[in-house]
Amino acid sequence: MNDLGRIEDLPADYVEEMRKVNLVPLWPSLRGVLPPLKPKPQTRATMWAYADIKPLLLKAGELTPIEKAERRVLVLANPGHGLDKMQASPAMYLGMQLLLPGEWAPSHRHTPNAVRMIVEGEGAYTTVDGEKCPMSRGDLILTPTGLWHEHGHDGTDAVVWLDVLDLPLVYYMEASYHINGERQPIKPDRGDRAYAGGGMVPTPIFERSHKAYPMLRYPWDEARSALLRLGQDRQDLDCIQITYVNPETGNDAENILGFYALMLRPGQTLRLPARSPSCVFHVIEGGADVKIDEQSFALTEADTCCSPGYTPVTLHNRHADKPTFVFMADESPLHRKLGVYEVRN
Ligand code: GTQ
Repeated sequence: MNDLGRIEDLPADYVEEMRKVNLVPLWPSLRGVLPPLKPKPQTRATMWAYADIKPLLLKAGELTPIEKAERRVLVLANPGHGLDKMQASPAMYLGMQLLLPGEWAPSHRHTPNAVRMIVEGEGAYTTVDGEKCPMSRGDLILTPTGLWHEHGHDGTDAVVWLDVLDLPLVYYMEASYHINGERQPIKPDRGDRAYAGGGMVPTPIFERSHKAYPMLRYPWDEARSALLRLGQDRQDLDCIQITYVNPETGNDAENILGFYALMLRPGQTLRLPARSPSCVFHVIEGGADVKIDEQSFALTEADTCCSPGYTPVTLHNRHADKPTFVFMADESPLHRKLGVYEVRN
């Protein structure tokens, strides 16, 4: 590979003359924007331990009333991007949100897509587009782009969930904004009930549902038993994983990020090939050692980590006597739409 000319090789007054009219030469930056053979990610393999997050989040509950926060969230920021960028990866934002009994996080809607993975506590709910979605550990609740959503809490314990948004991408696109709204009346017609059975959808009277997002809540009970059944049926299968999809179309549940649940058999080691998208791993039940390139993280329940793209990941179930369940989020739908999705073995 030949060395290209540097900016210092050019006469300073020539560079200045160009800059005055908003021009810059490409060649000093060409290898930076098109590095050889694979990208140079800013995203760093990073782990966030729930044991670190929880006390700081509960402290936020004491320090900042919900009215002063709207969303009481500690952001899981990737140091590779700089903490102030509030991003876990190029397209993923992660936040741990706390709602205390009786609190209400008011209705709004925004352009970024979000999901919530419930970490602990009972009695809270999110109302999405008028649909009340109860929150229980392991449930996945979608709040897709443009839909009104608000969080309420009728229970007695602190409730914590993990927010995953495509905010960094939508913000980079200069397309991020929100609108505040009124408390939503609750409507009947719950997607999590209508679509509760896999392979079964409500019979349309004239035509199939035209709702862009017919299912907004994916109960953990259903996902967990689907994984157990799949593992039982397919003893030959290494990667026991389900994808959260739109039950009417079979497409990814949201447009930009992909969401999955994975089961590691007792003692299992699972090698995932290097793929172009970044990926987030969050332990719902059990514990896993996650090896990302040369780094290893020991994840126990409610811990979260992320891997940069183009990096192989190995997951190992730390329990020899029980399965481990992992929630995953990645940028695959985006990469596929952009035509840049790659798997490298
Ligand atoms: O709960 O609506 O973590 O709007 C960031 C932005 C959560 C939410 C976040 C949000 C929300």
